[in-house]
Amino acid sequence: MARVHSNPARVTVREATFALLRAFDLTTVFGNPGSTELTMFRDFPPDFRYVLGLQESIVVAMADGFAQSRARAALVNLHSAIGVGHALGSIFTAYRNQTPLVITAGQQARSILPFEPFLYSDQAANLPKPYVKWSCEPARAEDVPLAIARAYYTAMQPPRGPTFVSVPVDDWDRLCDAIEPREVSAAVAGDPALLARAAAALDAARQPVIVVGASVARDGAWAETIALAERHQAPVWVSPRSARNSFPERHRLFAGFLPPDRAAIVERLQAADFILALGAPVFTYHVEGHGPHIPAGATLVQLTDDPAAAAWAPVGLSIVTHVKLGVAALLSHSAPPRRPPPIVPPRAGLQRPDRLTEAYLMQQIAALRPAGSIIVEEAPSSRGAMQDHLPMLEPDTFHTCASGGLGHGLPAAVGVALGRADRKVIGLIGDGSSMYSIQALWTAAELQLPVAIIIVNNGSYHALVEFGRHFRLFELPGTELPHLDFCGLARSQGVAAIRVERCEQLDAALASAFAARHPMLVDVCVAAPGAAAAE
Ligand SMILES: Cc1ncc(C[n+]2csc(CCOP(=O)(O)OP(=O)(O)O)c2C)c(N)n1
Repeated sequence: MARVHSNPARVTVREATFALLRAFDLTTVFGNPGSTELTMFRDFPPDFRYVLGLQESIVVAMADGFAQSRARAALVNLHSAIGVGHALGSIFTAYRNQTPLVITAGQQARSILPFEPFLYSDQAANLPKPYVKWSCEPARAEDVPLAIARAYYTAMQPPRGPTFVSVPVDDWDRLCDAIEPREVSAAVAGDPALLARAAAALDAARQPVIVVGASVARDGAWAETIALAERHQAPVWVSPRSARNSFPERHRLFAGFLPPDRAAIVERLQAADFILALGAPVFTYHVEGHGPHIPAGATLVQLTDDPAAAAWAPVGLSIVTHVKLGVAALLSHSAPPRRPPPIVPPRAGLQRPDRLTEAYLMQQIAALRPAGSIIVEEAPSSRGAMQDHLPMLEPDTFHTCASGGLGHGLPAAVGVALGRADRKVIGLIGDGSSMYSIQALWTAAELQLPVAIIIVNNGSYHALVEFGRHFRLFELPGTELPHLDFCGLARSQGVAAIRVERCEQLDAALASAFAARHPMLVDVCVAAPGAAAAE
């Protein structure tokens, strides 16, 4: 005889889902709405807030900055197929940033899906793949809350990243059982025997060096990394294209930034017989290279939260571990012989140049920025000037995108400002980069976020001009950006703006942007690198 289940359908899918979201601290919804999502927002609870972005790539990048700034997941709601399509570039960046995002998207009503209705998504769960860790369109409306719970737990497991749930528009009013939130442990401690072996090898090294990557910051291993470097007198390099700051950049052991070029990395690390890569891939390359990945005779140990990065590393011993736990294990095991401190060359300040340069701009930002302020950077050809003249000295004060895809920085700065009301957030954005997502200024204005956006305006896609030289290209079409009025673009969206054309104007403009309690854009016209020297 068939058993009869009594199935108490006590709540709507919407009620069950919002109760879970509340438990997960996902009460800020970053979105851009459409007809297939509207029913999600019936009786929108007063303890939730909706942050509107004016295009879906901006929505996801704002959520990315918000999530990173709080070291927690963020919630995104996108319009069915088209909204997800617009968002894909930012989803790719969130995936590379290892940012935990729970992304929901609308879908047409289940009963009309066979008839290819307007705005439906044919293969909704496949659309954002492979740049989500897990995706699903639940088989039944009742399964939506469970899917969202799984999406959250999966997003938070290392390496963190975006997950995706497609929800048909008629699901939200259906009845289901309430779901209890659970605790799901995510941090993985590395193999103790391998960590002890790594510590012994570190002790035995003649000249160890440390290479730090973004997971040092993501896993909160700042203090442990400094302690380990100091104990071993080990120079510390930043891994190529690292998206976070992981070591004080004026510490006596700070060695600099590794370039994304194989031979150049080997040259920088030449003196080392032992390389410890912490929370970093081995290595991120941007140009083709051949030959060894590390200097001859050196050995390498990698501590990483990312099993994939451990699998593709071409050399060395890789230990998958939460980075803070891994470095703490190295500290508890290692007792090196006394080593002489490395010699650090002195740094000279810049005199005020005749023409405004990016280097001078960076130096003045460093001088005037409020203590604890957070830099969000997307100004590709100015990265070197920033690294030379605008050092990050405190933990969690620098973000850039790990993917290399433009359009992230400006909305990410807005998201960080929303997440860190206690800090000044400074977006350093190239003129070209800003135009991929300039509407993010509107959200900053509507929310009156005190973010300072500095446009590093060199009138071109200068990084491509520089990169062209690598391929022996000296004439490039499509790299000039004349006639853009950034102050006009800002003011039209409600953001105060000021243009700076000469060195004498710079300090006052920066000071007012840094002091403002509302968003402010400073359009700084800089000479393209090399131009000042050439004149
Ligand atoms: C989405 C996307 N499109 C195109 C590129 C190629 N690209 C790399 S750097 C760059 C120029 C960026 O210009 P700008 O922000 O003004 O900075 P600059 O290069 O002048 O420092 C471009 C177009 C990219 N990385 N991402």
